[in-house]
Amino acid sequence: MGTKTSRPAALLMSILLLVLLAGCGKKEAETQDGPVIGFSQLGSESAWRLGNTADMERAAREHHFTLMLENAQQKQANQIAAIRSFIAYQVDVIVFAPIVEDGWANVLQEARDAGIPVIMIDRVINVADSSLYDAYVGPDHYYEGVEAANYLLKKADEMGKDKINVVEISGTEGSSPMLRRHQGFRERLAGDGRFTFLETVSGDFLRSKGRECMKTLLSRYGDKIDVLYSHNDAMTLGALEVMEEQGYTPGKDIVVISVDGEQAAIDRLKEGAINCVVECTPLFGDAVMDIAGQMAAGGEYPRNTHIQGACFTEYDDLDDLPPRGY
Ligand code: GZL
Repeated sequence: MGTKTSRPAALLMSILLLVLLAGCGKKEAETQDGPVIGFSQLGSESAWRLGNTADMERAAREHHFTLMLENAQQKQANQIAAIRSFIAYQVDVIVFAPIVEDGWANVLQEARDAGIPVIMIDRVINVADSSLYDAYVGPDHYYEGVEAANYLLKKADEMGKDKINVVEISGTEGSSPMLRRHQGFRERLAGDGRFTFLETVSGDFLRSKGRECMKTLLSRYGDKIDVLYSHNDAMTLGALEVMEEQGYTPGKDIVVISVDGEQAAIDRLKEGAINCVVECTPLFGDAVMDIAGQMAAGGEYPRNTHIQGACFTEYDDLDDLPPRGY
């Protein structure tokens, strides 16, 4: 029988082995698959988010990049820790989708001190020094709010009412889509005396909270509600469930305006349960990986890449709309 290794020695050997493997991983990754991309994804809260993650993984594979994906489960602290681990690992490029606008300056300064370029995707941040990130790829959330309002202005003319009560279910507090979809919507409707904004409640982009919010709004305002503006399809789908449970016909008793364009919402739009879906596609992985490849190779790349979406409404013929992919 071989000699037994003492416990401390075995522990030391396993730690050494782990360090060696980790080192090889990085070298191996560089030789095998081009640049190593550290990606901090904010969570898995909606079909939009799952679609975005899947598309980023697809694009990294097709670019032969190594993608280190960290899912923050909706916690900014987890995103900051993930970015610090990417710095320690010395990835070639850091990509992050910031859950909220504030609180990023310190960790982005650490990335800059480490000489690692940063691509911000999907949402934006509030920093005094915008050079703390090197490129942005994502939608224009303010414009999505304006598009939602443009639809409502057209619908209001058809409704022929001089008083239209609006309720709003908003996304994650302090996130750029929540702030800017609200702002764009309100500013576009400002000055039009027909609209009364009864209440805005936060649904955190979650279907379950969309249900809770709609229950609260119906208990407070009941059939006084003419219009629901919801910041994403997940919350809208939850709200529709509650409307139908309480005997309302969504799309008729209550005009429903949503944002994202996930398949389930487009299906309900075709049925007439939703009146307008402002598209915000999550499928921009190729644009991100093209920029990451340029960064790793020391090439040129655009600082801002805005992904433009469509606006699907009850007035459109959607029979030929291809599958949404999220
Ligand atoms: C929008 C994105 C939002 C989606 C939601 O760019 O940040 O987060 O609208 C998702 O579905 O949760």
